[in-house]
Amino acid sequence: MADSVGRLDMLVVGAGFAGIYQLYKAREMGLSVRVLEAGDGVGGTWFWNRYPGARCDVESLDYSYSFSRELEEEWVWSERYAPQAEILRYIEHVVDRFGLRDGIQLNARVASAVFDDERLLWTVRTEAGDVLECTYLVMATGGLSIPQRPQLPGLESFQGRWYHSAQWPKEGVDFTGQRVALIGTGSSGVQMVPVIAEQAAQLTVFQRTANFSVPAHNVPFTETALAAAKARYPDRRAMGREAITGQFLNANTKTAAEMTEEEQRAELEYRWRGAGGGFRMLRTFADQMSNLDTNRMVADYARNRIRGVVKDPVKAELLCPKDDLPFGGKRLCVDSHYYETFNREHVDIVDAAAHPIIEATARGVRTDEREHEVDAIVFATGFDAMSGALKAIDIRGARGARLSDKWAHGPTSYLGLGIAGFPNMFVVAGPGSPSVLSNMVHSIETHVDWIARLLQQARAAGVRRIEATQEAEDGWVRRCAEEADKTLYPRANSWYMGANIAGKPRVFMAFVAGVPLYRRIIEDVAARNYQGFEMA
Ligand code: NA7
Repeated sequence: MADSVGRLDMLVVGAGFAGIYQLYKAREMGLSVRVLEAGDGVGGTWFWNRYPGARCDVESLDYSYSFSRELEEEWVWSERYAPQAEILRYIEHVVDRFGLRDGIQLNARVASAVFDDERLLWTVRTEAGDVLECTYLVMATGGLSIPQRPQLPGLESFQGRWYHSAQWPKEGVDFTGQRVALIGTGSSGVQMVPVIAEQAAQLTVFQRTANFSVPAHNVPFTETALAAAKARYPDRRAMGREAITGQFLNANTKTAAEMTEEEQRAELEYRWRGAGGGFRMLRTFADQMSNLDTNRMVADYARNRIRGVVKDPVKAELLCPKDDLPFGGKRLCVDSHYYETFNREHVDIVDAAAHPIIEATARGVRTDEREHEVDAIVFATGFDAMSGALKAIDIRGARGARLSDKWAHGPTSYLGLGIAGFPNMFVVAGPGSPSVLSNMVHSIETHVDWIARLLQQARAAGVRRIEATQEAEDGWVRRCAEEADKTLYPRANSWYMGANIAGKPRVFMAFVAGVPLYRRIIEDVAARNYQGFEMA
């Protein structure tokens, strides 16, 4: 394909859940469209994150497309939380079932996208040298697609093998008999620990910050259970749409103060036992993410649970998140036997805050205290989240303005969908929308459907240029910040805040006030003839 110049109505960057549904939708609208995907397969997050134990921590019945009733009916989820390989199979199935494969160009990492304001076209270049032009550019690049690894001096001299959770070898890794260092205890690390511990001769977990993790209570689906759940699917989806995170959640509508101590306790126990999935623990009380005392009650409960599982009191205290981290302030982890694993003789935890890792050596990793000899190092150190993938592409809008300059102080957008100065470009489930605080598949469908309606109406009206106004964007940025400030989220040094990347601006990047309110806002904007967008 190199050197070919093709002109299309729409180019979509990324073939994960978002890009695939965008392709389906654009074809339904009769647009000429192509998806450019960096990987050599489809699936996005589920293509790259193949680490041991990788699975979705939103229940699969919710974390799946809802646009096709037939698809919902025919796909058989094997477990409550599907493992990575199964989700990838599902995505592949969707691509084949809806005949989308010929619309996806693999091994096509987009290097730049430049808008020509005279011809009203985007010119998109891939790293391999392909050049394509399109009227509409849809960025479906994902919130967690630029892996981060600490710059560890000496890594090149390490005699063993090292891996990053999001760049896992396709053929897998056999840790049998090995001594393994695992760095990072976010969702990826927490999922990996029990699985690697099964194989490794010795597992040393380097923890810089203890985060909260709740038990997944994952179970295989029996045929009857799945059939019963599917019989109620329309209701489940409807409840998901009205739930703050866009998934069937069973949120408690009462604040802690509206309940007796006994009721509070019962609510906590009920949710911890797994009634309703991990994230329902985030909605034990209506004011849990805005009232510090309520949040502390949940945090204390979770800490006591950890102490109840981990037998060694020193390990247990280390694993208990500190009081300055609100429960859910960093993304909640959902685990299968994470804490129990630390009761195994060959699994240890190192306090990497007290004793930071300073270098890799030929034989392992060295903290400021001592050298740990290992055969393999696993980095579960996260991503340049939310804005990273967009900033990694040289995007230049009207008058040559660069997105990376515009976003130097943090990502800004109107509704998370459009960016002033970047006409005819749309972002799916990116910063400024509920995105990572929600069931991503639900938020993706909401965005893609909204963009489709906008384009249908614009095309019918002969509109050729759609751009968010600066005023509308400024208003939205203020609104997002105001909503975040009403909550406890900004108190945590989370990747939601950009705090995991040195030098990254500290801005709360998601719209925190929930999926139903967000949807009402964007539907209202549409009903007002796309107020805040300049259409010409
Ligand atoms: P996360 O959640 O960003 O976790 C990364 C972890 O790596 C976190 O515990 C970090 O500690 C730790 N980290 C990062 N750099 C270092 C260094 N230099 N030394 C020690 N520890 C370090 O990434 P995940 O991949 O687990 O999860 C990302 C999302 O994927 C997740 O939230 C779900 O949405 C799915 P820190 O907390 O910064 O002190």
